[in-house]
Amino acid sequence: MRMATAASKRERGTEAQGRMSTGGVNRHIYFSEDAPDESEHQSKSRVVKKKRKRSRVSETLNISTEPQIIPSPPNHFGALRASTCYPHKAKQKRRKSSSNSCKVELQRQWAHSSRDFSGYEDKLLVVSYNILGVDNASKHPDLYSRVPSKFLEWKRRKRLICQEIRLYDAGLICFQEVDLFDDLAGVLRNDGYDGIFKGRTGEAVDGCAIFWKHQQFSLVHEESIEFKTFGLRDNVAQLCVLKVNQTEENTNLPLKPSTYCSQDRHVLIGNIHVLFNPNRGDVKLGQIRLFLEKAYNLSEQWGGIPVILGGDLNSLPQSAAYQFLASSQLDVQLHDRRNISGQMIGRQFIAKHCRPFIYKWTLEELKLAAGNHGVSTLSHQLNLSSAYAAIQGISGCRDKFGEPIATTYHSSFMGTVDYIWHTKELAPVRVLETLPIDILRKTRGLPSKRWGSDHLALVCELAFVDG
Ligand code: KL2
Repeated sequence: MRMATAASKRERGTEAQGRMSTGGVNRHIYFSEDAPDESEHQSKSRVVKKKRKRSRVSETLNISTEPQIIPSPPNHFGALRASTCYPHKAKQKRRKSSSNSCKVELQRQWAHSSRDFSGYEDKLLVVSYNILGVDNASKHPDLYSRVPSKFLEWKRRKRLICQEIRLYDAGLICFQEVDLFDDLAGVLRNDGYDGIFKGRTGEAVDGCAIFWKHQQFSLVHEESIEFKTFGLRDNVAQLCVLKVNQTEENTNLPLKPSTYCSQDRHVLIGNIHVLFNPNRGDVKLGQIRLFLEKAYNLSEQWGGIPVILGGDLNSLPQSAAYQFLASSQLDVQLHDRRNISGQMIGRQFIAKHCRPFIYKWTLEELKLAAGNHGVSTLSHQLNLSSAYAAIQGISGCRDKFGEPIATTYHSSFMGTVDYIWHTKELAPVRVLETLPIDILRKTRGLPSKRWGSDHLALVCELAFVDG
């Protein structure tokens, strides 16, 4: 197993220190504008919570909460059978579950593209999963106040996460908030995975990890980004070039596993966990900009290979940061630095901050966001699509952008911050739906009995459509 674990030995750092407690479940969290950086924002920021009995989004939904496994309708949705998608099913049958919520949590279904992929042989399955750092979980009990403590135990969470990974049988995995890499890698090695880890700089002990099925892929290049080098805080990202193995044996198989290719191919996989601090849109944009720039350059170096980017962007689908990724351009001056990630959208923010004049960016902020040129229009050269947004979802699971309504849920926040992006040489064949919002709400917060993190894994199958 290749890795760099030095960082994992370090003490947990600053970002997590600012977690706050709210009594109710809010889709958004609110920070004051004056938190200068992540380490200070706990003391300096005033967290304003807005109590809602129900989230605005969920009020519009009307989904059955009966325990059920939804059968595969004739169109594009294929349900995972309980026995397949949920390894504890046998146990569950024996022990009558005490909680309805545990049963309904079984629902995660595949949503299939309406496009016919029968002509495309070469496919791969990708997972992006923020697994909740052990340190994060223990240092911020307020975020998990309604989660029974046993659901927060790493041993249990690790088991659930690894069971889930085994079930998906993905070729490529991007994990965020990994702070016990060796432990995780030890289990995944038995399932045929190799992996690499990049720890955050500074005090934090967690980092990003990329795993791949070593039978299906060979690592041919790896690099990482320490954003600190660019004055962009202690977050990190990873970029790997993997060769998709084409073995004699596989090409002769009558039923070729979808993750092997009919020809030699390379793919670039990137993994990022963007800064949390909702106020620092300049830093978030700077991190995303650098990540995309380096991914593009690396892809070009390898002959313009397809790019897959997984990660936790700590930015919502309605945000300027999302817009930048999706449209390749952004005039930052049209946006408030304190709301680049969309985490502050809400009445409180509008009342407090939206004045008739446009937010004035300082030169320093512009440089962080856009680089040293100090220009206000950001651009990148990757033509990216979000895998989930391209496939019509199941009622109750998607927002108006086609993204999941929620990829993470704890006492302070429910919403979408995780994504899988890809370039046009790839097309999504199917994605695994997140949990319908009212079913998710019934868990009263993640991690839960069935799910090992406060995020849900994003899973998608991508086909090579470049001929
Ligand atoms: O949003 V996250 O959780 O992707 O699930 O990324 C960060 C946050 C993670 C790593 O820094 O720690 C969490 N309030 C709530 N959550 C926080 C805070 C905070 N002030 N600071 C860090 N995190």
